[in-house]
Amino acid sequence: MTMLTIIIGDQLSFDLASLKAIERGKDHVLMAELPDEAQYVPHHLKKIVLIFSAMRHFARNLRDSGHCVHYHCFDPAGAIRSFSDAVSAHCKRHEIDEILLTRPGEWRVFDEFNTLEKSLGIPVRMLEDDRFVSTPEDFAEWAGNRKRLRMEFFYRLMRKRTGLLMDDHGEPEGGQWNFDADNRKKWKGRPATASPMSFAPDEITREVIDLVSSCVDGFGELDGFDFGVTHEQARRALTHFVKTGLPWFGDFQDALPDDEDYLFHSRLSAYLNTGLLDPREVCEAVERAWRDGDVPLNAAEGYIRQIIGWREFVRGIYWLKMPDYADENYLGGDRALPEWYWSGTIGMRCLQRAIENTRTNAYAHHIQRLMVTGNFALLLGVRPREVCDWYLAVYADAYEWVELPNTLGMVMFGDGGLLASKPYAASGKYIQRMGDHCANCRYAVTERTGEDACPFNALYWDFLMRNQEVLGDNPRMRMMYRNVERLEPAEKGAITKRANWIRENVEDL
Ligand code: FAD
Ligand code: DLZ
Repeated sequence: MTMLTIIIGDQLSFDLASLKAIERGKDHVLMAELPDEAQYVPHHLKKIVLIFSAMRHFARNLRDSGHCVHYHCFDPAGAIRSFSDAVSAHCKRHEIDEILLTRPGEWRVFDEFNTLEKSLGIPVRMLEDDRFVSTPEDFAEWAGNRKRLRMEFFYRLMRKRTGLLMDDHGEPEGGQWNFDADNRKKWKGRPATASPMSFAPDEITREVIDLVSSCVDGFGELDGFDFGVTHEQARRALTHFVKTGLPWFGDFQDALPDDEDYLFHSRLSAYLNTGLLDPREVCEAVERAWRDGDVPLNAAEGYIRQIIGWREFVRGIYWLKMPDYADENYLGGDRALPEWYWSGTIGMRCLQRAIENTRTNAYAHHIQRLMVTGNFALLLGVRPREVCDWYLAVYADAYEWVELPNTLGMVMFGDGGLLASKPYAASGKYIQRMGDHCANCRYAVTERTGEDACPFNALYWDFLMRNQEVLGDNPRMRMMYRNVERLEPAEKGAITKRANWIRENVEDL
């Protein structure tokens, strides 16, 4: 009996469940660079290079360790376009008795493999992806009949389950579960920032760069590709971050400086999401740094919360609610995504910098994603599907299981508050408070309705007024709506007029 296991581009882990389940040297491992995967959204070119190069390095390591690896290189004009094509072609050439895989990260691929068994007539067995702390099944059990799901409570469960930052009595270290209140400082140029570790492309990566630049039509700039593409490099990036960025991660987690692309963020998401780093190993390194007295507790807790809290929580929501989740549109957004999200040609400084970071680095930190590009799309009233497709394409770490709940749920409030207790809507004042974009902007953040007024301002008030019927009763928005009530009718009229003008002229801001 011969088994075939297919390893997808975000399953590059040596202890992947399906790899552990096959017989080394006897069973087959299949990996394939596929046109359909490279084109289902216009991915950032750096993301494609990262995935293909990491896949090629991983395949080489598997071969060196005795696995029987079949690798299909990218062929944009060839007949093999999808996972189904690759598996079918392999099964025609070889006698395969069973297909084994680890649960794919995205619903559409999960669905594709579920239908493959029927068309191929060979059993397909799917194993749970145990690289996550929780499973879709136990998340569903936790969610039960709760109307609203809150990350904080799920996170506490994950802390108990992993024992991370727990004391000997089963209590959270420092006597608190969450130190978020300490993590909202504005960064004023000190301490000096720490860039993420950068890696020069080796021969394999250079080959992939040539391939991708010659035949893939994607987004962003390929020049300056500097991601690590092996487990060893990803581990070095982790060690570098723990030493240089983590000590300040908590304090400046929400800061929005004008001239820093990474600040104290780790840029580890792309490694975590491809399997080059294991989330437990990352959290253990962070906890160790705290126990050794090298980083403060608010930094270690803040970082671990992102991984065993947010990362696990959004994945739970994804599997709980897909496939219908992707079509939700609670606030009825019906406008097109402005073209400048792709081109970066926009006069508002905060948006221009966030999109420039995105185009150049296939990266933007969380506050840029949430409070700049995300906030603008929310206030403008863009169709959530278009916003989601943009986020899925442009970041090196973007996979639907993590992108969709963050975009549709957290940014667009498309699920009506399942994930977030209120929309993260904010005026220009928030952006001014958290950084120094506004000082470099051609728009005046202190003005609401004039010709030069920051567009975030009128859009923010207009958003509240337009959505009062659905959001007005939200207890967490009471203060915002009290401020709306205080506006004179003439001011409300001026806001609506300015917001309408912005919507009509959005491509020229
Ligand atoms: P750090 O700030 O150093 O954070 C540490 C780690 O925590 C990250 O590497 C990531 O693994 C995890 N993390 C932090 N916040 C979240 C979160 N909200 N959800 C899940 N994991 C989190 N993250 C992705 O990995 N892929 C995506 O496609 C993605 N899309 C997003 C879309 C939107 C609209 C928003 C608001 C957020 C999105 N995020 C996504 C979450 C977050 O912005 C990124 O994980 C983070 O910016 C990655 O950079 P970093 O590694 O420097 O993160
Ligand atoms: C994102 C991506 C890209 C661009 N290309 C491939 C590929 O050619 N082969 C592959 O196995 N995986 C690729 N991926 C990652 C998958 O799209 C991703 O793993 C699925 O969407 C499931 O999460």
